[in-house]
Amino acid sequence: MSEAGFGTRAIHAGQHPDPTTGAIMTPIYQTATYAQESPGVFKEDYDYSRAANPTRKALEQNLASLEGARHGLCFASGVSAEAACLHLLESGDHVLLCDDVYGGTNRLFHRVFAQLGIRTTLVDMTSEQALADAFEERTRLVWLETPTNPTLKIIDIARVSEIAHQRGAIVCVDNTFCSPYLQQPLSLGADLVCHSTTKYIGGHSDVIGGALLTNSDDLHERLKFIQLSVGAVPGILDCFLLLRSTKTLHVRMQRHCDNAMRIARHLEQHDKVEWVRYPGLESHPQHDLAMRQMRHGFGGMVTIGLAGGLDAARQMLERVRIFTIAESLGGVESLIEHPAIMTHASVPPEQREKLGITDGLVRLSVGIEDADDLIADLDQALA
Ligand code: P1T
Repeated sequence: MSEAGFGTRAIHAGQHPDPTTGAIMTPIYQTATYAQESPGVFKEDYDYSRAANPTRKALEQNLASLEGARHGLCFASGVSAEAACLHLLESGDHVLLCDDVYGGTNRLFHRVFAQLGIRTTLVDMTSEQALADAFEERTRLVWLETPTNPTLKIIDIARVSEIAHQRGAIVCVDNTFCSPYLQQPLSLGADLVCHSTTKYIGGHSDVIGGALLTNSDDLHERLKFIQLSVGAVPGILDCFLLLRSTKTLHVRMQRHCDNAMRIARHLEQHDKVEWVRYPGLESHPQHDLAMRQMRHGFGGMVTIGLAGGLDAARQMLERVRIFTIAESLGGVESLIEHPAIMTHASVPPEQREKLGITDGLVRLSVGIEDADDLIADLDQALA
């Protein structure tokens, strides 16, 4: 299966007709535990569902295949997958975190793991010099998102990985905004990939989940131990829903990309819109890097700055009819949000200002509806 194309793997990897009935969809093994023949004698690794479950295993193998990884582990949410990575560290260790990440990620590093003695420094990783200067003796982990959330900066995964490895640190890329269809960080040198499967992988805004993928046997064994010991595992029905979702990931992503590109180009010409940030636009500062690093397209996220500031942003969000005001992203339906008030409210105001998360900044998660309808909706909301 590893030789097959992305769409074939999306539909088949990790899944086999059920040996008992021939059911072609992986059954929902809604069980907490398994009968043992004799004490300690059980089938494969199935002794208890926190440790292993066949529906979860199919999802883990499917996601690993899509990321080009040997191993996959699934979690109850994106942030619990992140927390599992941070549990690899010890008190006194140091992390470099890219400066523009999801607000909840920022909060987890700075307000939860800081209490356990794990120190975090924020770095603008579009600057190699800033990155190189930020390493300390105990820097063990470099964590980045690209495109970043919400300003859509593009970070060079291969260069960051080279620099981190020279300093003895591992690299984890949160690949949520791209999904494995658009970007494959492990092939660019990263050690770990993290996903909020809540987003494009789930694609229907009905599941909260997370995943970690790696080619390292050592990291996998350590993370599996953390998954078992901390226990933030996903529910079995959620695993089933995610398996159903990945079968259409490539088709959905293509439409997200096409719609987002059309909307970005349209808004670039709009007189109420001060600026548009989208990696597929020639005006994006790292457009060339995005062309090299991403494939098939540039994703479904578009960030805009409104000339009228907070008032204009509030009016636009209140007036949309097809777009819905909501946190989250990556679903088939289009969402619109105001990061300073919503997803990034937990980021300190001075840091938001430094990053350019202004009151006029609006983030669009472009869905897979008809692009003409989405454009008409944005136009009437801006009018
Ligand atoms: O919500 P959860 O599944 O725990 O995932 C957290 C997370 C991790 N990584 C990225 C890049 C994310 O965007 C998120 C969640 N983000 C939002 C809810 C949002 O609206 O940006």
